[in-house]
Amino acid sequence: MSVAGETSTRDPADSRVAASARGDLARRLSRISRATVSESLRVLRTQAEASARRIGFTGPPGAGKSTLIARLAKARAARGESLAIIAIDPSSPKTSGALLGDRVRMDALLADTDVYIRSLPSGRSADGLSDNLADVLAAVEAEGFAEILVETVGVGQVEYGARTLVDTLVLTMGPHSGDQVQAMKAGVLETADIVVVNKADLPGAERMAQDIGSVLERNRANGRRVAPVLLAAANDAESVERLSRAIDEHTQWREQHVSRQETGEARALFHTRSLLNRRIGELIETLPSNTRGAPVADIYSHVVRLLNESG
Ligand SMILES: Nc1nc2c(ncn2[C@@H]2O[C@H](COP(=O)(O)OP(=O)(O)OP(=O)(O)O)[C@@H](O)[C@H]2O)c(=O)[nH]1
Ligand SMILES: [Mg+2]
Repeated sequence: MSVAGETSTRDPADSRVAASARGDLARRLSRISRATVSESLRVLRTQAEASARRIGFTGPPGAGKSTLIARLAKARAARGESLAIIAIDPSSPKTSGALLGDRVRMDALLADTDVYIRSLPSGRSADGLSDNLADVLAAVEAEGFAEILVETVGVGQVEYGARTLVDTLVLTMGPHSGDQVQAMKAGVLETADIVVVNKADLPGAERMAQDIGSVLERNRANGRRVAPVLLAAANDAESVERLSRAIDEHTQWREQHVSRQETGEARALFHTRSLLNRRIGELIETLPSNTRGAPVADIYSHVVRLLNESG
């Protein structure tokens, strides 16, 4: 499998070319999401650097993330910017039905737009992100999209990885996630730039938004930015517009408070760590069976030696 040296052919000015270029991008992303570390490195070395606004959406399963993202993408695409949606789906075979349902719903909502949608499996990654998400986002960015919306699964560790890879992190909760708010005391809520209490057409949403708002007030006491808490519902277009404005406001806030250099350095370190984690995983899988019973310190030295040899 060779993924090196492939160049972008996307040309938004010509819809026929753009359609075939999107086919190319889809194939390239499939390869990148399954690539070995050495293949990923080859792509990275040949890829043009680019930057897109990256907006991440995270939150419990079924909170309505995909529906909200599709509606938001439709509203933002109407401004004439090129948008891509990358949805990270849990790899478990049990959820493959949900995965397809997600795509069908999003495709239907975005049928008459130019928004690019791609679902990727989360792989073995323990944090709910795709193992190769950093590579995938770099490839989508190199394609020249102005904005990338990323959907990730779950609540917990995922926020910390997503936090580094996106500019704006939107935490989406359903109106009945009260116990999850309790479970989030360890700081997950505070990592969000915007909190959305979704399905606000159902009872309990306003109460939930108030509860979250009072938890987030702790940030003010610590001299940090307090994330806005918004109510949203799929059938309420005005609520989607409010979210869109909140994202723009956060983009402006970030331009004033977080330097591009700081962001670039944090992403480069995250990317390096994810490549190293994957590489160590690859090497551990190739260990001969007689090594496996050895003392941990010996296996460790062996893997470090292999890492050096393959570096
Ligand atoms: N009542 C109500 N239902 C909604 C709303 N938005 C989405 N839903 C429904 O909630 C269910 C889950 O929606 P999704 O958009 O797939 O949620 P998700 O968070 O992407 O789900 P996963 O990707 O599986 O975690 C679907 O049956 C939607 O039709 C809403 O605003 N109100
Ligand atoms: Mg979804």
